[in-house]
Amino acid sequence: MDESNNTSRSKREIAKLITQIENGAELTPPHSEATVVGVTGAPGSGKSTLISAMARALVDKGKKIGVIAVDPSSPISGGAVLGDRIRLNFTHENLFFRSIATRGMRSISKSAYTIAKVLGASGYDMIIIETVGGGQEDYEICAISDLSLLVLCPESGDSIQMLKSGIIELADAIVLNKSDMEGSEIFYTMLKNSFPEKHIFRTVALYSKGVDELTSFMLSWKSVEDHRKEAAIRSFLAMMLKEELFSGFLKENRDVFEENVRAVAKREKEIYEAIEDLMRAKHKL
Ligand SMILES: Nc1nc2c(ncn2[C@@H]2O[C@H](COP(=O)(O)OP(=O)(O)O)[C@@H](O)[C@H]2O)c(=O)[nH]1
Ligand SMILES: [Mg+2]
Repeated sequence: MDESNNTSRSKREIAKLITQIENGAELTPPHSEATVVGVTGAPGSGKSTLISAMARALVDKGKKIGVIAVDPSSPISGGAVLGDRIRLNFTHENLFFRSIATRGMRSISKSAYTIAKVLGASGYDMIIIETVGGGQEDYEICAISDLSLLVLCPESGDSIQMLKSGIIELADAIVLNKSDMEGSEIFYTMLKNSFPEKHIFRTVALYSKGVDELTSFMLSWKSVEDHRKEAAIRSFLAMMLKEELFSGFLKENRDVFEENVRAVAKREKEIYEAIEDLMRAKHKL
C-alpha cells in the first residue's frame, strides 16, 4: 500500500485504512508534519473529557483534528471491553475520531503511530492519542508523540502514583484537571515546587476552563528531536524489536507455540519448561 500519502482522503477511506492497520496490515507510516499529542494519566482523571474540550477549541481555531482513543481490551476476546468505549461529545467535519482496541500481540503503540501518521498525511493538523493510562504504554506513547501531556487530578491516589512513576519525567507538560475540586490549590503548589521546570496547566475539562491556554500552548509547541527522551525511545524500540522477533518466531513455530500453550494449560508442563522448549525451537531456526 503506498496510497498512504493523500491529503484529499475521505473519512470513510481513512476508516478503512485504519481497520486494515488494526488487523495487522503492514503499512509503512507515511511522512507527516502533523503534531502528535499523547495524553496519558490514570483512569478517571478526565482525559476523554479534556480531549473533547481540546478538540472543540482546536476545531474552533480552524484546525483539522484527529483523535485516537486506545481502548483497553480483554485478553480473552481481544475486543474492546464493552462500556469502556470512549466517545467525543461532538462531531464536526474537521474532526476525525476513532477508538482502537489493544488486541492480540500487536502493540497498540505501533498501530497508533501508523494511524497518527496516516491522519497527518490525510490533511489533519494535529493528532491526539488517549491511552489507557498507567503502564508500559505510557512510555511508548511518549516516545511516539511530539508532545506528551500527563493528566492529573487533585486528591487522587492514582495521580500520586503517577507522580512516583517515571512517566512524569517523560511528559512534556502536566495538566492538573478537575481544578474545581477541593485540594486543587495545594496539589498545584506541590507540583510547582516539585517540578519547577515543567509546564503545568490547570483545567476544568467539564467546563472547558483553562483549555484555551492549553490548546494555544499545543499549537505553539515546536517538537525538537532531543525532547524525545532516551528512556521513552529505548523502551519503544525494545518493545518493537521484541514484537518483530516474536512475529518472526511465530511464522516458523506457530505449531510448537500452540502445543506449549495447551501443555501448560493442561498442567502437563510448567510455564518455564515451555519457555525453555520454545527457546530450543528458536535456536533450530
Ligand atoms: N469535577 C470535575 N469532573 C470532571 C472534570 N473532567 C472530567 N470530569 C469527570 O471525571 C470523570 C472521568 O472523566 P473521563 O474523561 O472519562 O476520564 P478518563 O478515564 O481519564 O478518560 C467523568 O465523570 C467526568 O465527567 C473536571 O474538570 N472537573
Ligand atoms: Mg477516557
